[in-house]
Amino acid sequence: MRNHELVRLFLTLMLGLGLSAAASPQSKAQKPQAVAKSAAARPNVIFLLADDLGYGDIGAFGQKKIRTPNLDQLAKDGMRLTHHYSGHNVCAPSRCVLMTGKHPGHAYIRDNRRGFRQADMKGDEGQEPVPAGELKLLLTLKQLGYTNGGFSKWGLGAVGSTGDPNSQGMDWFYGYNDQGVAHNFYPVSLWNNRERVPLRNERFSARQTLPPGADPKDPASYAKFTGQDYAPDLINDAARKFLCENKDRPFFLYYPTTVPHLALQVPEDSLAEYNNAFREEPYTGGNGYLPHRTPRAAYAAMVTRLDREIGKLLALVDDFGLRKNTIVIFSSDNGPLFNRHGGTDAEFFNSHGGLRGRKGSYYEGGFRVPYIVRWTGQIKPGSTSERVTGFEDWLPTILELAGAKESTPSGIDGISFAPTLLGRRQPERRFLYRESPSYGGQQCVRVGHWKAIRTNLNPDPAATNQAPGTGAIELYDLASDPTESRNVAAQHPEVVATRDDFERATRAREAVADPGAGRGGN
Ligand SMILES: [Ca+2]
Repeated sequence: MRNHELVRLFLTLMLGLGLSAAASPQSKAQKPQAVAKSAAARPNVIFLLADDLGYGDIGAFGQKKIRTPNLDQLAKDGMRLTHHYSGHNVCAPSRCVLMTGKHPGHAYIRDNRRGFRQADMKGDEGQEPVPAGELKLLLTLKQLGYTNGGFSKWGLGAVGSTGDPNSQGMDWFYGYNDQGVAHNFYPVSLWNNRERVPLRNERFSARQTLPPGADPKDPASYAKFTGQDYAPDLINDAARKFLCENKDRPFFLYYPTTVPHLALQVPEDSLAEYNNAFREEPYTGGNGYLPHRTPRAAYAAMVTRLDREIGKLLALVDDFGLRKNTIVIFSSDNGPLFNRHGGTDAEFFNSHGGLRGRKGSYYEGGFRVPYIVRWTGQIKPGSTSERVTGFEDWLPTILELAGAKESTPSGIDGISFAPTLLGRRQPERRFLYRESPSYGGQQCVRVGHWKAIRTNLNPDPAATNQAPGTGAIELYDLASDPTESRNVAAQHPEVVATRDDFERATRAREAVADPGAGRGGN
């Protein structure tokens, strides 16, 4: 493809996609659902989804300071996808892409938004709910005879709303419904389906600073930021119970942990594993969330504890002899935090793996995420793929791996990469598209090794991580410039838009801008 043709494709995609409800090129006619009689033969699927974990945060993707032995072994036993993109650069819309197979220009949830109320909603939690029947990944698997379990963080609608997990195909959900509540790892309660389960924790805000006069070097100064019940431990217990109860029938175990999202909170036994491991400056809470005496050790310990909990789940798979009949997937919902927010230090850990951009950005570090898939006997151990893939692809991929390709819903954007996983050749995807109304408003598209991005479509003076830019198209060649350091748009004068292009761009900008949107803090 010649350069001017490529640029024209970028313009067409960026101005025309996601801004209408037009069917995607991958749309296909709805086919009858597969009959459930073959359900017993279908593989189990365990989907492990970390929260704000960067491309470089685990050993299998280059991490040197944080120990992740179980995930590293998972990579040795399966395939790493090194050009895999989360659904979005913040939490809720990323999960919506995963669950619907639609890219962020088509998916229902476009941003992290709270304050929604519907008549039957329980409690005071109110993230924007998806409409009834929206989460086709869960609903289709259920039709195919799967038992679905979700353990940890939902974020797609409160209990009693249309986005209630039990109304969207989840047979058992245990954990946080609302992302805002999930900022505290010692909450006063969790949800067990539609019932609140009280925990042995005192209520306290996950956003406070060390009180005046408190000694930042004294562990006692931080004692009030803990409790008795550490939510991730209870959630792992529930997930393992689910696995035990469903070992004899096909299950989908969705494990969207809140780790290592802020606040920095981790039990002492895990913190002790990183005692004196790093040079530390106490974090007193001035840059958001909760203080911590040893913030670097806390972050590392949270990730290592997650790795340990994943190890427990995978050990159960082996104990039950299910390894060959269980597909295990690991990834993250968006990139690592910026500006040492909440005491994190992405630069110290190289959490971004050297990529430009952090959470909230569509430069690579904001949404290119680690990806591992293990299916023993089917996927070549220790293999790697550079195929461009994204969260929207998982719905058709899982269905194809489950032998139910004909059940793939119509109107999705995802492209199955089951052939790639199984060692077969498949054509390169035409493009991968993302957009977001927050962090200044952004669009990007990847076509082969080319990446085009526009930032500052909806400037927000209050945003803390707004990418610089004028709304003009920047162009990067990821093959020669993986850190997006050389904008080569100027070398391609075709990018200079005609008057018509400007007018169309203005409409695109209005469509991307969304005055009701938050700034994506979850
Ligand atoms: Ca996240």
